[in-house]
Amino acid sequence: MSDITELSNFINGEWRPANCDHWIEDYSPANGAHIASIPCSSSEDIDAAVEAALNAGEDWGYLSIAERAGWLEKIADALENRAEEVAQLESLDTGKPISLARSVDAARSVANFRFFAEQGREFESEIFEMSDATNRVVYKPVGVAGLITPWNLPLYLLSWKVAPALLMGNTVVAKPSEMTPMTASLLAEVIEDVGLPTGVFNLVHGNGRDAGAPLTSHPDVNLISFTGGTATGREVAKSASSGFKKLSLELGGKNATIIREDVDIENMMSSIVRASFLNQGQVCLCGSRILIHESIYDSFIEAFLEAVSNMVVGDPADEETELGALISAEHRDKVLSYIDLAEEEGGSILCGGGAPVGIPQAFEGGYWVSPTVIDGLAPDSRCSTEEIFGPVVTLHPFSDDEEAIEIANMTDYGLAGSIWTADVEAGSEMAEQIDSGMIWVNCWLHRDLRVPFGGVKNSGVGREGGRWSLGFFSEAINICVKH
Ligand code: TXE
Repeated sequence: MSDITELSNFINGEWRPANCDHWIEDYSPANGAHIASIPCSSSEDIDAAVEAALNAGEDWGYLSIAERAGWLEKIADALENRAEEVAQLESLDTGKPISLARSVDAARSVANFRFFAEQGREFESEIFEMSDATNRVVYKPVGVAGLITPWNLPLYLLSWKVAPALLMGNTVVAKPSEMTPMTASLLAEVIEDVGLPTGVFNLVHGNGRDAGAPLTSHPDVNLISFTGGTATGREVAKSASSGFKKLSLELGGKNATIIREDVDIENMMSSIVRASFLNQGQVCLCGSRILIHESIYDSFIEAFLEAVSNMVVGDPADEETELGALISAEHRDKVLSYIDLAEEEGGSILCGGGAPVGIPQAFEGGYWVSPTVIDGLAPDSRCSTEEIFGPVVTLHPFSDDEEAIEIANMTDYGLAGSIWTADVEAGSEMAEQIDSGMIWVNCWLHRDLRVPFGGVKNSGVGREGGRWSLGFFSEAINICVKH
C-alpha cells in the first residue's frame, strides 16, 4: 500500500480532482521522501471555486455577525479535537520540530478562530452624531476573498485569514502553498464536518503560476490577502490592481535585534536565540541581523555561540529537537548560496555554514543547514540587507543608539525588530525611530492578536490583526440620516 497521500480540491462542498491530470509532488523536508501529491489546478478550477463562493455569498452575508461567530467557534472546537493531527502533519510537511508544531502551529490555528469569534461577538459599529444628523457605519462583506498563503506557518497563516474573512461575511477561495498542502486539506475536512454552508469555503491546491495568478486576476474576486515573498507580492499587487481589489500583502523581512550595552545578556540569551532561529529562521519576523553595542560585542558573541552550539538539531519528530530541516532542496541551496556570498563579502563563519555534522543516515536525503552565525560583514552588504529566510544571522557592532538605528534602517524591508535593554524608556524611544511595522522591547514574537500586524517599505501593504482585520475584510459604509 502506498504511503503517499493524494489530496483533492474542495469546491462547493465536494472533494474534486483538478481539471488536469498533472500532479505536484510534496516532499518531506526531513528526509526528502515523497509524502503527498496535490492537483496542479488551473484557471478552470479557480473559476469553479470562485463561482461556488459567489453563489454562497448572498446567504452567508445575510447572517448576523454573531451567527457567523458561532460558526467560527464550531470550527475552532473541531480543529482543536484534531490538534495533534495538525501538529504531526505540519511537522511532516514543513520539517519543523514537533514541539513547535504543537505549541505554535496547532495551538495558534485554533486560537485564530476563537479570537475572531470573540471579536465578532464584541463587534459594534460606530455612530457619529452631528447637531442635525446621525451617521451610522455599517460593515458589509467585500465579496469573494482570495487567500494565498506560504509554507513556513501553513495553517497558522491560513486560519489568520480565513477566520476574519468568514466572520465579516465574505466567502473564501484559499490557495495554500504547494509545498505544504496537508493542513489546508485538514481544515477543509473540519469545515465539511461542522457543516458550514456549501461554497462558503473553497480550497484549490496548485502552484503560483497556474492557480495563484488566476485567483489574483479573477474579475469576481474582490479581495486578496497574500503572505509570501516580496517578489511574488509585487506580481500579486500588479495583478490585483487592475480590478481595484482590496489588497493586503504581508511580505519578507530583514529584522534587526538590537542589543544595548546595559542588557542582561544571561537573562535575555534564550529569547535572542529563539528570535534568531525559530522555525529554522523561516519566520518573517525572525531577527536575522544582531546589532550589538561595541562595549559588549566580544562577550555577547561568546555567550551567543555557546547557546547556539547547545541547540538540538535533528529529527523533527523527536520531542527534544529545537531545529529541524529547511522547506526544500531549492530553498536550502538558496540559503547556502548566501553563506558562500557572505565569505565573498568578507564575512567570517563563526559556526554552522552547512549541513549539521552527524545527522543520522535516515535524514541524509533531507534539506539541512545548521544554525549559522556570521561576523565581519559590512551592514550594507547583500548578506546583511537581503532576506535569507534560513538559520543564518549576521552580527554587527554599533557605537551608540543613533548608529544602531541607522543600521537597522539600512534595508529595503521594514517588518519587525527587537530591542534588548535595561532602560525600557530608551528602548521605547529607539523603537519609534526604526522604520518597521512592529518592534518588541525585551521580548520577541510576544503576540496580542488585537494589535496591528504588517510591514512598511518592501515588507508589505496594509495591516491585519484585531480590528484591522475586521476593517480589511469588510466595506465600511456610512449612512447619514438627517434629523
Ligand atoms: O514564496 P512565494 P517562495 C520569502 C522568503 C523565501 C521567498 C520565496 O525569502 O525565500 O519568499 O519563497 C503563491 N500569483 N518568504 O517562493 O512564491 C505560492 O504558490 C499568486 C517570506 O516559496 O511568495 C504560495 O502559495 N500566487 C514569507 C505563495 O504564493 C503566487 C513566507 C507564497 O509563495 C504566485 C514565505 C503568483 N504569481 C516566503 N507565485 C513570509 N512573509 O513569511 C507564487 N504564488
